[in-house]
Amino acid sequence: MHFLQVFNIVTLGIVITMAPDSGKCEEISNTCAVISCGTHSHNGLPGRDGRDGKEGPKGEKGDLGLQGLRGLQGPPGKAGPTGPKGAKGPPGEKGQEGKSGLLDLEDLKSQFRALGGQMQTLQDKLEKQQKILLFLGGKKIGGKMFVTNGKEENFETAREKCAEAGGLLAAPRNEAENTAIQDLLQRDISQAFLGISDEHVEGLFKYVTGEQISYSNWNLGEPNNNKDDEDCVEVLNDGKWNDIPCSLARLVICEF
Ligand code: FUC
Ligand code: CA
Repeated sequence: MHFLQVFNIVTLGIVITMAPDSGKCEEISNTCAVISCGTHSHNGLPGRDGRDGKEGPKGEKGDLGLQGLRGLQGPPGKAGPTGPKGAKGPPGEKGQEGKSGLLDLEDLKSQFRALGGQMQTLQDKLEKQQKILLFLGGKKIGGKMFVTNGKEENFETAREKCAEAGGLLAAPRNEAENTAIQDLLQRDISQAFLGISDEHVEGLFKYVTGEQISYSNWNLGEPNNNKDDEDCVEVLNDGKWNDIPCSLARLVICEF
């Protein structure tokens, strides 16, 4: 027996032992590339390549891929909080030489003198105007000046005339003022309106400025609201007061 024959027999024994079913030669053809099945003992030609096996099981999950491309730029974000305060800047250049404190004081004194002069001028002019008013018949009492335009008007028109001139219809707050008004009455016009009425609440006399009267000098039996039509007040040439209809014409006396 040749050595090659012995090798083939040994090899065939190993293959038959390892094969699950030695009767099915096709199933072991992949393993037995140089052995042909059958009972022949001669060496055959090498067999054809076997068919592809079945698809294997799914492989394991691959490694993490490479990083993707950078995305497009997003919209601008919200403004951030205020930053910390910057460092103190360098000192500025030296300023011009200042004036001495003494010179400033002299300046102020000079300006005060100028203002004082202007105030004196205004005072002189005011006194001159007051002298003119007194010359024209005005009466000065306390801080008030009573003046008449010499005309007779109804209550509403009289009030308007005084307001237009920057004053009020005369309304005495005490006896001295009442006397000053009384002095403005004339021989031919001996009754004047006062800036007092009860046109809003009957019997409640108020100044045209809205306050309730604090002084009065009613004639005996007045105010009587005669014929239920007397809401305004006249002052007579003896200084006494009487309530009369507001529609009557009386001398206009204003206070400034
Ligand atoms: C008195 C006055 C009236 C009016 C009349 C003629 O009755 O009270 O206001 O003057 O006289
Ligand atoms: Ca009356």
